[in-house]
Amino acid sequence: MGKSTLLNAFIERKLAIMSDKPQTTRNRILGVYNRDDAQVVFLDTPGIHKPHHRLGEYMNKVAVSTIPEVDVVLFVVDGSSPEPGDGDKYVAEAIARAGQPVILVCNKMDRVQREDWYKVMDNYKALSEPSVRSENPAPDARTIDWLDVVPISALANKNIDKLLDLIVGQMEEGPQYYPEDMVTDQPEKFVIAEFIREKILQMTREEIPHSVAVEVEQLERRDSGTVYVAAAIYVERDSQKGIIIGAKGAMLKQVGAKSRADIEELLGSKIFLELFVKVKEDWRNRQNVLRTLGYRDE
Ligand SMILES: Nc1nc2c(ncn2[C@@H]2O[C@H](COP(=O)(O)OP(=O)(O)OP(=O)(O)O)[C@@H](O)[C@H]2O)c(=O)[nH]1
Ligand SMILES: [Mg+2]
Repeated sequence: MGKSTLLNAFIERKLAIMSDKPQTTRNRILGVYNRDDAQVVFLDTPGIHKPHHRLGEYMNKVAVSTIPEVDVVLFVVDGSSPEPGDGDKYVAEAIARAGQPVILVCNKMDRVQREDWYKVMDNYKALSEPSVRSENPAPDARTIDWLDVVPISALANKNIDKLLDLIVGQMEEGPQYYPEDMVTDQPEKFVIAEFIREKILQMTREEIPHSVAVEVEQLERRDSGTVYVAAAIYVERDSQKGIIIGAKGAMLKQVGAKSRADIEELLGSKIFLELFVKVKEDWRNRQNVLRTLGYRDE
């Protein structure tokens, strides 16, 4: 859908990782945007989906519990699919239930011909109606009253300013929550682990992207100015370990090389990166492991 791509477009830097694999984002990612007249705190969440593991249940919980906490919900849909799917219906229902103000954001419009824009937007706008979301709507199901419907391209940075203006226009006067130089509340170690996980997601297929977790075990500034980073890549099976390492370590080396640029930009220094691959069987179903990897219920 492009939620994380949109967060990064708003705050004009890379914070949330992005990939074409579903369920890329696993935590709530907070990003702060500042301008002269406003500070906006954006919360990117996992996509709501049908869970197959405890990790998936945790991710859904994170997403659903975030809805009532915000002033405005941005419902990001993929305009390059002309019709809403079952997933969109399900999410729209969750949003309707929360009763929050909602802006419908039709993303990926760079992939849609101009003359089809209104049609696509109308198709998604129809999700406001309980009867469109479900064949048997609950008697108390609510209609969504869209604050606005905005076509954008998060990837091509199109119409992001207009969306920002709309959001700022919705906000009430209030205290500034974060200092101006603070971009996120995520620890550096978490962001670095995510950058590494992103490269693995982009380079692997099938069940591997979902079976991987990354934990930064050491982050040490050395006198030379270099930062030493040691990270563990967890997989669920020995066979997956082999794939991540690759022939003569080639895959792991590439993961490191590709992660380096993002990490160096984040830290503003050169890094020395060491990656280790470890097997933790069935970790996505193990509550204690999930907790140590940062997938914990607050
Ligand atoms: N063409 C096009 N692709 C986009 C756009 N925005 C995002 N994408 C692509 O869509 C894919 C998913 O983007 P993400 O930002 O990771 O999506 P997400 O909603 O955060 O996904 P999850 O975290 O898995 O729920 C990536 O391959 C992006 O490059 C867009 O405006 N246009
Ligand atoms: Mg995401």
